[in-house]
Amino acid sequence: MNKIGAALIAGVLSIPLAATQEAGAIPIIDNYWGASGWNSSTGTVIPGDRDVRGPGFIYDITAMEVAFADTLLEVTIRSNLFLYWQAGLPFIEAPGDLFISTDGWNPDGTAATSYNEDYFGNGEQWEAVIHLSGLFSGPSGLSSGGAATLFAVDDSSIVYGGPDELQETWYDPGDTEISLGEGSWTLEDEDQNGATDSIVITMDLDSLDPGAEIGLHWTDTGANDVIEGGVPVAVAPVPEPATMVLFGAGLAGLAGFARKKRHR
Ligand SMILES: [Ca+2]
Ligand SMILES: [Ca+2]
Ligand SMILES: [Ca+2]
Ligand SMILES: [Ca+2]
Repeated sequence: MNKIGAALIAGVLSIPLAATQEAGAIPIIDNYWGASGWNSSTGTVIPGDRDVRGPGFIYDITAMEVAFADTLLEVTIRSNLFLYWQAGLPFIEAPGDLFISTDGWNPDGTAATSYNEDYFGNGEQWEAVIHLSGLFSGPSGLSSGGAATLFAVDDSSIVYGGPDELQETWYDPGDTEISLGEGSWTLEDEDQNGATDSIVITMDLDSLDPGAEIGLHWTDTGANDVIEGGVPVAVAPVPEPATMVLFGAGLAGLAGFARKKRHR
């Protein structure tokens, strides 16, 4: 088999794997733990000792995928929580809101210690939040999608949760805070195996005028698992190797076509 044939077959074989991630999306793998509590006698946080607090088969977040089309942000968050929540079990914590830092992501600590002393009082400050509507309607009124609204963060509207309420979980804008943008959320079966596995949140960040990098923070309303990370803003999608091979084959085909035409 020649090199191009082998490359084409390799490209075709890689398509099923690539199809589970949006083209041009940047993955953030969940290696964030955060603090596990507060030591009131010393006034310091107690370092986290694990990723997930509640049942991992429900609450574990594995990753986030972040894609930009110009200023339009699309965030996909991967967790079985969405499957259990959609099933309407009353004791399941609801999905929280998506906090955004417009000046990058600077958590307390390092990846080597899983940022295990980070909490709301240190690390990144979240300048904006995407509030998801309809997530607290309860087992009788569950839906698989709804409206999302962008707000500038007023610290007094943040609702905290998890151990000693150390993490930003969701945002309660009340009736007076002004929307900076309207978007949407949907529950999805991104792996197409018949079960909900993700939430997809879209929002135009045009009004935020973010810098070169944005930071993201998400958890459920009980902060059973928290994911944080940073991504460069509106990077041009990098063509995948399979796309490059197909593109190259297309060019070769065009060249052949042009030659034939000329000689006719
Ligand atoms: Ca996790
Ligand atoms: Ca910030
Ligand atoms: Ca923090
Ligand atoms: Ca985590």
